[in-house]
Amino acid sequence: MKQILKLIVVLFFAISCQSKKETKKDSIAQQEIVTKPNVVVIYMDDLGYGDVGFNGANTIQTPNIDKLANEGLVFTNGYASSATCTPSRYALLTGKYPWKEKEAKILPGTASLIISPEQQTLPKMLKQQGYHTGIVGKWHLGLGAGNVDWNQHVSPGPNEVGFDESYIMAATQDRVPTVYIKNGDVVNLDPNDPIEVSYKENFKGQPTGKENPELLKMKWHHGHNSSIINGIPRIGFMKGGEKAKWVDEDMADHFLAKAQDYVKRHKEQPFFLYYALQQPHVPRTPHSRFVGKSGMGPRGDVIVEADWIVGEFIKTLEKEGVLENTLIVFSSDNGPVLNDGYYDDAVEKLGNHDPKAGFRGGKYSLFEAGVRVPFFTYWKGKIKPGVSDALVCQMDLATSLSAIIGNPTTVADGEDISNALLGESNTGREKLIIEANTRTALRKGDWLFIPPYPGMVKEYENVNIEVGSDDVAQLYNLKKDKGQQQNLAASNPKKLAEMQAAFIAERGENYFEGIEPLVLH
Ligand code: NG6
Ligand code: CA
Repeated sequence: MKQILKLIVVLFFAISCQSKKETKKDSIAQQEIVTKPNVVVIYMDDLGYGDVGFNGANTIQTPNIDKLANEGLVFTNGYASSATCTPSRYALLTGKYPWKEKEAKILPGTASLIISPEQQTLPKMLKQQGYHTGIVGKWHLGLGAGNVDWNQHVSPGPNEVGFDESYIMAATQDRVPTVYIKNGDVVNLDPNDPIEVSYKENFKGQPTGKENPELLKMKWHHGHNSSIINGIPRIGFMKGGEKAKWVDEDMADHFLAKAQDYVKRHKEQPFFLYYALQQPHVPRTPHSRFVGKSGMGPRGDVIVEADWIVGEFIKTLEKEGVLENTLIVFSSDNGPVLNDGYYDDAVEKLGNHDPKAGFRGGKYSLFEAGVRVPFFTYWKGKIKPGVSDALVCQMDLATSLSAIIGNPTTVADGEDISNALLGESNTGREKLIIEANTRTALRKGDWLFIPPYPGMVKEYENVNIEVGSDDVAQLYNLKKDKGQQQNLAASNPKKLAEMQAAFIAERGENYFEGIEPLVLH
């Protein structure tokens, strides 16, 4: 009898353990579903920290972006990896510091792909975890492997470095070729009107901005005087491809439709969409619906346009029933610039608006306005609305997202700052090397250290931006001195030595070719 009782007890125990195990398994499975959110990166081009309402802009209205930001987590120390486009995008997609890749600088439209198909990338990492991956919008990381024939399939490109689908412009809105490229093929290409592109010389008989000002609807201020397309003079020369040329004023709507279509087609599985808008980069060409809407000329109008676009895109996520399970990251590739090569009233009609939000510098600059960008995360029901001071950088997204979706891995130089991005911690990176046109500096704690750049240009006069170079070392306390007006290098030698040592630890003493090595004091 005793034996039988014992057996019953043992059996009961075994069964209850088993069922507990199953419930545990079930909850892990459920957790897995919940923790594999769709991921959308909304990436602006040249949008300044102060260009959005959620960061204090009140002369320009961005209600749709603000709503999302206010329901998400806004970062006051959110960084692009560089003060220009290509390096920032390179770091975002590869997790690698852009100064480690010598090709990661502003590229012409004919440049070869600078991401190696062997490299790990953000989209590849997500693809390996069962995601469908897509890019819509600006690429600017090169295409092909030299001498691209735009009339053939163009490869390698986004589809070879992790994107299942791509619908892109090759470089920038101001660079040729001015065509859309879908999965490596120029859209609407007419074989009887082949496309030719050169960054060296014009094609015989083709008008240029320099020689034919009478054909221009937008005037160039500096650069931008090569081929004329849609009345706008561009960087680089292009011939043919009439039917394939984009209409600048329709670009925002065009990319929006592609992004919406992507969501509709892939809503059933976890997806990653990298939606890289073109605003407010030059040439600023708002659709007629937005002309005059900001009172600030085209630069303001395209920001208002972009805000509407973001609103429409969010409506699509909502309508398709995926907004609840989508983690959105919103940011910009670099800081603001007003006159970036065209006469478009950006300076004249600025009024009281401050795209830099009180920071110093701008696009191209090592000063804060170059790299401190609008940055927020949004995940309905998961990320508590709020504001975070954690130091976060776009370069960390690949590594951090891998942790968020439950398969933590380090992608190149990325750090796992997932807790900061989700609002579970107020600690992000401890330090970050920032970059501007191959020069670098160190942000650590509240401090910024810029090593000496003797004899180098201090200001890009055309764009009227201080680029952050000086003959001597610079040290700023960013918490106390947002505008970087007081160089404390001389008065705080202890901090200077600490920052310099930390900079050398990352960059080495020979931080810039042709400049004396940094020596530790
Ligand atoms: C500069 C262009 C500028 C812009 C920039 C790239 C001239 C004079 N200036 O060389 O207009 O196109 O490159 O911007 O050509 S970015 O946001 O893609 O880095
Ligand atoms: Ca840019």
